[in-house]
Amino acid sequence: MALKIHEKIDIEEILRDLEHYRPRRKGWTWRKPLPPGTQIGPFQYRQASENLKNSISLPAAKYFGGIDPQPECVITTEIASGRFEDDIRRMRMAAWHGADHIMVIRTAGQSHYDGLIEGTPEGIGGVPISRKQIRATRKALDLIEDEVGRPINFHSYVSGVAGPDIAVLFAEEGVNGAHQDPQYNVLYRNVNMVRSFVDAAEAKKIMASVDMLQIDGAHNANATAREAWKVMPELMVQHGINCAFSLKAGMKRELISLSTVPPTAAPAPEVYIDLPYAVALRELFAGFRMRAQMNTKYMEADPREVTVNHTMNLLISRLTSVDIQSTITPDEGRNVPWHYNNIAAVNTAKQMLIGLDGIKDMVELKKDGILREKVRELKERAVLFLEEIIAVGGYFRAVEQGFFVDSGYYPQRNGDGIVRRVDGGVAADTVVPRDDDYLAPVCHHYGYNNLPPGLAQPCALIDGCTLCNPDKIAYIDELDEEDNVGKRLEATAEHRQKGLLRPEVEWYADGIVSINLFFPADARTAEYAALALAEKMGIKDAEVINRLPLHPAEGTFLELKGRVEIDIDPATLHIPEEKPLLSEEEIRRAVKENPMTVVAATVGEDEHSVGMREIIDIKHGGIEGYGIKCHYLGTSVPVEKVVDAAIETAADAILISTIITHADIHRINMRKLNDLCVEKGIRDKILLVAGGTQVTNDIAVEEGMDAGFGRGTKGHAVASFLVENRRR
Ligand code: Z98
Repeated sequence: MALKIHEKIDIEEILRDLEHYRPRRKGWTWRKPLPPGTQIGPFQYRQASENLKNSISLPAAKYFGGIDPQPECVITTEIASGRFEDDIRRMRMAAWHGADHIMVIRTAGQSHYDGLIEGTPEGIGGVPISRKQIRATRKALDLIEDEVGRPINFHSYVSGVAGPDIAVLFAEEGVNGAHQDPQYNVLYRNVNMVRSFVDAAEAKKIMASVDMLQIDGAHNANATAREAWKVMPELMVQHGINCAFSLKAGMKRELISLSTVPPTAAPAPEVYIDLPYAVALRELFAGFRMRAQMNTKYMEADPREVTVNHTMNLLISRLTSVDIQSTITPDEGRNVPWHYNNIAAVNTAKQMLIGLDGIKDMVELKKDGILREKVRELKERAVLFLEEIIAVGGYFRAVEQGFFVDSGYYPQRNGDGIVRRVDGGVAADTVVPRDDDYLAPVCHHYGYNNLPPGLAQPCALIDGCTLCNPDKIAYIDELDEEDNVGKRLEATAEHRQKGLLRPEVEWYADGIVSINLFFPADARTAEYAALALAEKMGIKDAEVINRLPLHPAEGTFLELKGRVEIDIDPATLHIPEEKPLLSEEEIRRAVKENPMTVVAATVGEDEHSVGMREIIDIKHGGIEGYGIKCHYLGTSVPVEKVVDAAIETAADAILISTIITHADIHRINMRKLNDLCVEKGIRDKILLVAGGTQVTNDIAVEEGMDAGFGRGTKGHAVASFLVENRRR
């Protein structure tokens, strides 16, 4: 089974025979860097990795031969729709734009399940991680990576009271990376601390056995603390605890990734605070990997603001270093997980990372002064924090005393830290010492195991464990007869078969649209006006998701989200044929080899010059720019004068424009131009082109022109037509 570029991914096909699907690879994959100085299109790159086989490049790439250089670091996208079958489509789009790390958020509350979930139930804010869902996703990603020509890392979370079970599941199913940090469970999921650390040892050992990459959870302190920039020393301590613990559990240093996050956002003096922090981290944790998470703490509803903040974060990534660059949708702050915004965030990362290619060859961080002082100060605060933990009797005691997520800038404490008790929390008292004769006949098990001597491997006792012999995995298809992918696909089957189109943001044909609005009113009035407008437009479930006052009285910009129940049948659409254009290079070459002259004018009694000037002027991408010699005769020019000028200059083409038209004057002018050229015996030697707001190609051809160009035409299209048709 292979994907076809012009066909949608077939979810039913992905689900077929899933029981027997096996991951074709396990473990994490880094991008393959290209040697510094590698030429891609017209440029040399210093921090690029191998190109993709199929991709969509940044919009400006069209000026550079369509290149799509890929930065050397992995780019993440986080997907959280709650339906894996819709996530898969978004993953394919993200991969085409340059994401090779697909992170799937888990459904709310899964961390409190003490075992695995099965089947394909719908999730809230993420997918219930089950064997079927991740197997189907991995299978789809295997196809997607073939399509784009680069391995894709699949990632989710090993947390909660079923952490080790999830780790085994991930190891079995070829999940390539996971968040794992026992401190996350303790602080944010109130899982008992003893249980959480014991589970983490087991989970980490299993993750290590298949070379999964691990991301820690320190960044959550930044996202949670009231004054997030003050927890920088604590973040380092959290990184330190998880890194040390992970090494002890058998993980390789190069697969342990710190979840770093620039802690502030403008209007804070962002770089002044975030840069020393980034430098200190990279120095303290040399040899570990850096996953640069974008700041999510200060995300509000405005995608522009979030994108600029992300851009600032990316500058820090490039000035320091980054192995994995995270991206979150720029509308996460308002909980609208738009397909488009995942892609927008991936493109922001790609654009910045490639745009800043090689910056450190030119710009150096200072080796003295305030940067160094701040770096040293941060490290000192972190070391003192760690020493105090030891002084009070260790990590568990420190958590009991509320050391973590306190909004004081250590050694200051504000007394608002998270307090957990060593004998409290979910699954307290569930850890028991192993007996002397404890025996678990499974591979990659942490700690004491009373295995008989001389075994080739622990699971030899049971003819192989599921990690060694995947045929032993018990595959459960579905448990819930109603809440499953089959039912969901059934509900949309007819719609899909008929090929009907309904707008969507995350789920197939969910009907969600967003509208940008400006009302000349204060924010509150504008909001209610927007809701009233939505009602009149027939938009259901309307909600204002972004409100930006531009002035207290003059007006407010709003984004409104709502739902429509309108289907468009593509079979009923009249889609005019699209003529492919010659490339700009081809046109330039052709004109250079064989010079071209045109005569141009606004004809009749029309004083509008702007349309024609847009087509001619080099400044606006007009045909002059391709080397075409243009004699512009001005406005209100009689057709006779245009033809005479064409004869005088031996022009290859005449371009006439009519903007204002009444009584079909545009048609009359075209016909007249054609007739006059016939009369003067030049019609078969000259191309006649008409343009204007009322002109279409069909109308122009009907009136004897060779082509007509309407509203929105660019010089490129006209130049392409002229060169191609002169050739013909
Ligand atoms: C991120 N956007 O980091 P539940 N373990 C760790 C975590 O950081 C997280 C989870 C588990 C962020 C997402 N992180 C926030 C160390 C979450 C999630 O139990 O499914 O909530 O675990 O990519």
